[in-house]
Formats: sequence, structure tokens, C-alpha cells
Amino acid sequence: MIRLPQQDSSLSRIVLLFAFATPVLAQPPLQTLIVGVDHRTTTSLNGDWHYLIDQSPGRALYTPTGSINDKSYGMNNHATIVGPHNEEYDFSTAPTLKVPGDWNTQVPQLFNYEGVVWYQRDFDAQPKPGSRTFLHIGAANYRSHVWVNQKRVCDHEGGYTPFDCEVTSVVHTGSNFVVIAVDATRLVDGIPSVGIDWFNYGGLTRDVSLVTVPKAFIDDYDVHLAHGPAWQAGNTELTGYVHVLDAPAGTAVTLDIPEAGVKTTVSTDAEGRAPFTVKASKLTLWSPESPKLYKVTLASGDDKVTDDIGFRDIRVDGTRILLNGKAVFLQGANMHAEAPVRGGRVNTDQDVTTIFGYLKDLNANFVRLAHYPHDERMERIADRDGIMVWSEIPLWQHISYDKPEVYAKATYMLNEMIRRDRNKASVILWSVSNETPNNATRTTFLTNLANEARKLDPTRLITSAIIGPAAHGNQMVNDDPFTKALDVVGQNEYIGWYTGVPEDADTMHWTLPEKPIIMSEFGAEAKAGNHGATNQRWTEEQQAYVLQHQLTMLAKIPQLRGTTPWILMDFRSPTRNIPHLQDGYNRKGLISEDGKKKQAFFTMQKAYKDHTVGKPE
Ligand code: GCB
Repeated sequence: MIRLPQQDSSLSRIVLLFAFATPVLAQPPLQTLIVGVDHRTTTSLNGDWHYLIDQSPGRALYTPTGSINDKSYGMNNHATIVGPHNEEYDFSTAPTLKVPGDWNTQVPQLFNYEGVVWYQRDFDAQPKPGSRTFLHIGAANYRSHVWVNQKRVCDHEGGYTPFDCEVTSVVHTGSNFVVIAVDATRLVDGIPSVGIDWFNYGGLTRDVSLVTVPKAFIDDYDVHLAHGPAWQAGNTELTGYVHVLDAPAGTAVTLDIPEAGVKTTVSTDAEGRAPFTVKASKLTLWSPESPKLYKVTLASGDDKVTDDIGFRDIRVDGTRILLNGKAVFLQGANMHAEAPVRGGRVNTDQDVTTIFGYLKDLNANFVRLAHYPHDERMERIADRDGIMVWSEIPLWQHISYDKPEVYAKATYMLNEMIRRDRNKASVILWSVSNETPNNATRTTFLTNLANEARKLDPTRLITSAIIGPAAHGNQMVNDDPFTKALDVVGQNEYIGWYTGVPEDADTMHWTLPEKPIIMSEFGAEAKAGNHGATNQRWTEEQQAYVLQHQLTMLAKIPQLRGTTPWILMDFRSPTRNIPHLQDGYNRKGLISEDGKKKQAFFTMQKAYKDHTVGKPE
């Protein structure tokens, strides 16, 4: 029989990693994800967590196989691991890792570790009768399995989105403990799959907290400017829904936006959803020039959440992108979620402030958050500072397009991304993929996914970054059938770096879909401080020269509506190993990882200031 430890304080930390009597759980269709957690009063569980490295995944503690829908997914309940071995896993004497934080940049021994790490911490709780408690995990890469007081509470797959495990029935007054096994192993059938050009930071990479809510509570809401003809009529109709989890039909919900003269009460339907459409007395629409946010308070019974929400309209008109009815040109840059200077995953206010300082200095009004949803702070500051955002799921290049379970994961991640950020005015584009192979199986997969995104959020534009095909002489023709499913087409190309010479761009003729186009990747590598001639690769001069020729080419693309050079900052990538030049970094940054602006930064800064491409109408 499996011996379970008593829940006294000393034993609570000698957690039996493997003494779980509960059956292995499969991930439910959509794990609870409470919207606006960062605007609720929560108990932070950030700080020091004990950790143990799982030395033998697959043998005793953990089975790193299976998928979201696979019942065998998760811990191995092997009988031989109980008993005397338990003392070998004593968290109380184990070292600690900071949460939030990737393990790679905290412990030298874990720098290249892509396996399982067990996290543990004690926490105090005072659950009020009638309340519910959730464990909120901002992101854990790539899969996680969560126990509270030895009870399996949830599993999650996906490294870049939050999830909330309900722990109401297992948390008691006084001292409790949580154990999370985080597995950073890359999976062939994961999203992304095994081949990526960025660093696979593992661990509890974003904030962790306890969220206490009443029995029925607001878990989801959507408050936006009406997108239909009413918008053209007066810009003042707001619409959306508030969802109250586990509320009986007819539960009252109030929506209060004092500054817009909105105060209304609606009631939930049988699904707990309270739709509304309401007229605001006046509205200042959100835009980069005027990033106006309103205090929006939603309340139902004892639950109340106040969010900061901007209202704006984004749509396509022929080959133009209209923000609040006015044509916009998106002057931006790509970003990985890597912290400036200190390295590691972005997860502090300081990280995002530095990044947005760089973007403002570049004269950017737009950022492509590649290649996965970033920390929610990014969208929050984008809302506040007036930077438009492209947000993307981690569907990168080659994944298992032929597997229904992989499609299920993609839709799951899409759902999570949209749910978390649908109230952020800064987000104007949902991207469903980056650089995927052009074949029928992929096209069906991605077309369905793009349609799913549109169904989930008909108020935003759907995009994807497309690569290729190869140039024929001075002709580039993008005839990828998947672009039919998109509102805005992202085009990636590396003329002058991966193909040809920089000057090839001057005479390149593009045939592109008659849709708004964003040149979503272009650029070259340079090591900051490495100088030489413009035809000398890896120099700052050559990188800037490549961009200058790109600008000549870009100015001639009539339907071009945005540019995002690859990439704002150099970023870690284990596949980039040229000694002294790359040393483990992709060097296409306009800025080095330690904050040095390269010549290319100033090339783009000037182009954006002068509107070298995309003059405003
Ligand atoms: C690409 C990818 C991006 C890479 C970049 C590069 O096309 O979309 O993830 O990092 O090229 O530097 O090769």
C-alpha cells in the first residue's frame, strides 16, 4: 500500500513526490483561466520555492509522455517508488529557486536542463466559509502537474499562458503546501515542437498567486466598442459579456464605467453569461496618440473586479488597416520575451519598462510579440503607453499538422491567449502561426485555426507570418493558399542575409495578396561593437546596410501596412554557436542583449521618424 505522509509541518515538506493515491488526471477541455487576475487582490506565492531535479524522468517519478487528452499523461504511479526512498526527496533541505523565474539563469547546473524540476513551498491560508480558492500560475514551461496538500489538483500543457487550479476542497486553515512538477522537455507533438530558434527556459516563469473568490464569481468578461454599424454611427456603443462561473440563471451583474456615464445591470443566462450592449455618454477612443483607459467595474453578488480598459475599433478596408476609422501604418519591431541586460524570461515591471523604453526610442507604435504569448505586463504597458500589439501562439514552423490532438492543443492555446488578452485595446492582431510549410495538410489545419480565432474574437484582425517562396531572379511571389484565411498577411524574408546580397532588395518585385501586408521579419546579424565594411558580414555596418536596402524595397510595396525588423534585441538561441560572434545568441537584434544600440537601431529609428515607408495618409 502507498504510505501517505501525515500533514504535520515537518513531514509536509518531506513530500512524497510519488505518493499520490488519486488517479492520474487528463487535462480538461479548458482549464479555468480567471481573467484579470492582476487586477484582483491576491496572495502572492512569488518568492523562494524549494526545488529538486528529477534525475530519472520516465523511470520512477514521472512519465514524460502523453498529451492533453491522454489519460496516462503525468505522474507514474509505480509501486516500487514508495517506502524507504521517500527520505531521499526532502524538500525542507532542498535549495531554492526564485519564482517567478526560469531555472536556467538561476542555477548554473540547470542552464541547459530541459527535464523535470519539482517545486515546493508552504503557504498559509485562511479560507473563508463559502469562498473558493484558486492557485493561479502565470506560466510554467512546458507542462506542469500540481498537487496541494498531496492532492493532484491540475495539469497543464503550454509554456506561455496562465491557468488557475481550483484548490478549495484541499486548502485548510493554517499551513498548506504546494508541489508543482514542471517539465521543460520539448515534444515532437508539442506546440512549439522540438526545433525552435529561441531558448527553452524552464520553470515557473511568471507570477504565482492564490486567488480567493466567492462561490459564484466573475471568471471571464469582454467589454469592447461595438464593432458593427453602430460604431460608425457614433462611436459610443459598448458591448460584450460578463461570465459568472456557477451562477444560476438570472444572477444580476452590474457594469459601471463612471467616466463614460455607464451604469447598467444585466442578468446571466443558463450558462452564467450576461451579454450587454450599452450606450456610453462620451468616449475618447484608444489610440497610440491617446491611449485612454477607462476604469471598468464589474460586480456580481459578493464579487467585484475593476479593470482598466481602452475602447477602439480596428478593421481592414481593402488593403488598408483602419484604427478608429483612420489608416495606420504599423512601425514596429519583433520581440522575444527575454529580459534586457539580466537575461532570462521577462517577468518584472522593470523588464517591461526597459523594453517599452527601447520601443518608444525607436519611434515604434507597434510590437510583434514573437513567438508565443508574453507576460501579461507587456499588454498592460502597451495599453497604457499606446503601442499596438501582434500576439501569437507558439505555432512555429514544423509541428505535427496531421494529428487531431495537436490541433486540439493549438485551439486550446489560442483560446487561452484570446481569453487572457481580449480586453486589451493594444492587441490588434491575433497570429495563429509563424513560417509554416506550404502543403495541403498544414493549410487545412491553419485555415481552421484562423477561422476559430475569428469566431472567438470577431473584433480583431487575424494574421500569420508566412515565409517564402524563394526568389526567382528579382521576382518574389507569395501565392500561399493559407493567406486566403487571413485579414492581414505577415511576410517574412531575409534578402541580403540568408539569400543573395543586400542590394538584391533594390530591384526585387513582390507579388503579394491584395490584403494589408506587414513585413513581419527581415534583418541581418551583427555583433555589437564589431565594425567593418558594409559588405562584411557580422558587422554593425552590414546589418544597417541590409536594412537600408530593405527600406528601399519596402517603400515600393503598395499594400505594405507595417514593418517589424527581426528583432529588437539579441536573444539566446542554442542553435547559434559561432564562437565570438554568436556565442549562443541570435544576433539580429537592433540592440544587444546587454542594451547596446547597434547602428541598425538608428537606421530604423530614423526611418520611423521620417516615415520612410508608410507615410501617414
Ligand atoms: C525566422 C524565424 C525566427 C528566427 C529568424 C532567424 O524566420 O521566424 O524565429 O529566429 O528567422 O533569425 O533566422
